[in-house]
Amino acid sequence: AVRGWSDTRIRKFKKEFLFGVATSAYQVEGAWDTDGKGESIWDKYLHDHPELIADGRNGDIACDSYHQYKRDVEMLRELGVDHYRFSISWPRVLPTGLTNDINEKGLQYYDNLINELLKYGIEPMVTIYHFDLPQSLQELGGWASPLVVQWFEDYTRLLFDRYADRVKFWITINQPSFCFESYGGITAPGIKSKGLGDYMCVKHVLLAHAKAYRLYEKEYKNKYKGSVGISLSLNFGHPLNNKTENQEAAEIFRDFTIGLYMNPIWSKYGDFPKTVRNRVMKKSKEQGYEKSRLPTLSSEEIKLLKGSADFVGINHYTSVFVEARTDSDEIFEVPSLQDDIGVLLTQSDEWVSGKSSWLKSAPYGIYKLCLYLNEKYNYPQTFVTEQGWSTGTSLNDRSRVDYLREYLIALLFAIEDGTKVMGYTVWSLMDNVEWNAGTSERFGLYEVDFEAEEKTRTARLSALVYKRIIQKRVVEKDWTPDSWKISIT
Ligand code: PNW
Repeated sequence: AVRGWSDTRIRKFKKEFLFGVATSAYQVEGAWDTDGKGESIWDKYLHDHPELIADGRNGDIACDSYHQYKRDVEMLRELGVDHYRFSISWPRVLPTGLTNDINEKGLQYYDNLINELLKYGIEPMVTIYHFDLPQSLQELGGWASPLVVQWFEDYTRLLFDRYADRVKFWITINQPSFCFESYGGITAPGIKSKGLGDYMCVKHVLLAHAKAYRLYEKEYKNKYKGSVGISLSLNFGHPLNNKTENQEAAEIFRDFTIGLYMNPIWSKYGDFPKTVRNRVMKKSKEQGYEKSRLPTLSSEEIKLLKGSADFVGINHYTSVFVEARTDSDEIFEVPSLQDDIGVLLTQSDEWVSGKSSWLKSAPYGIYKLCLYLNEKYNYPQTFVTEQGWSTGTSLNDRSRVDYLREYLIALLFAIEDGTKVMGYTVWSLMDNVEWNAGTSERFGLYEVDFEAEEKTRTARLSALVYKRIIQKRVVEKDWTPDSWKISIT
């Protein structure tokens, strides 16, 4: 029998299970050039290309969290969350990207935020990098250059020295798969180098992560007892049907979108998956490259990476169906990740659609994903670091309530089947700048009035429902609040 709403056994999240919400620096802080902050690749990209932003709103002011962080913490108290995941803007603390110029005012901002959280018993979870590279480092090669590994380590050391006494949860990098958008020319820095620059970026992102992990392990862990992980964008690829070729296609898709990051860190032998290495090698040769477009990892690099995480941060939003194709080079750019994978992706018409075109609700995807990770990587420690739903502007966000409830139920099933999950994090605390989509797609439990000077935040229905889930540790199908007012309890 399929477990679902019809299965009426009550499942509970343990009291140690952490519930929280997430944001990222560029998306909420604003104050893009205040108090000595340097320019990031997203500042430059959206300043240079305002036409790319769906509604024209960039991150210059965003939610103004740089000035409104006390209100943000007040909202976290209203929700009753256990933790808050936010990111640090590299160019805010190091305007040149390097440690020659340390911006004390930038560091002070995060000190203030962390102290405000701790004052109310909210655990800070810090993402060290969430897409906003200092522009000055982009000009020296950015993530395509091997030098970035050292730059990142130096930046990370600064953060550990300053905050590790109070921050117990660290996420080195958010979604290494950003490389495929950044070097696919669709997000900052907007460089077109598909199937080449993107793979170089992935290698350096992974090495930067591993160096940061080893640094903490060696110099901070004994003293502070924190944990360091990495967040991966892990949507799930289901075979379109049970035809053998589609099952194989789904496996290849997962090797490229999950294994590419999981294997080097969590598999027994390390390195990129063999299927990925072979496929890119074969295609590269056919395309006239002497070597594979996928960089190799040396035996030292493999060793450095293996086991370099205390947990995997799962960012899971949606699912896709995977179908085998033999004519992929006629559909996709050559070379590219898509062509290397060589499969066709679709989504079901039956899945409810969010405001973002890619976002459809398929709750059993998180269940399937968890079981896949358990089987392939022997029950890794996980933390759901992002899950969320987009709507337009409205406080009555029923679709977000349905989405969150159904995914949380599916997660409870995964836990029952042995998945190790420390906590769950909703993306996002409040509406924010959704990259190229500007503020046209809203992910917030709180709605933000971007027209208002104070960027006024108002709780949506989903905020009240999430608060109730956190309090009760169960997901109630029919609960509705008596009033729509939220207050600190
Ligand atoms: C996340 N997908 O990225 C990012 O970490 C956030 O910064 C962002 O605001 C949030 O999702 C909402 O988009 C993803 O296509 C973007 O499946 C797209 C996908 C997954 C994650």
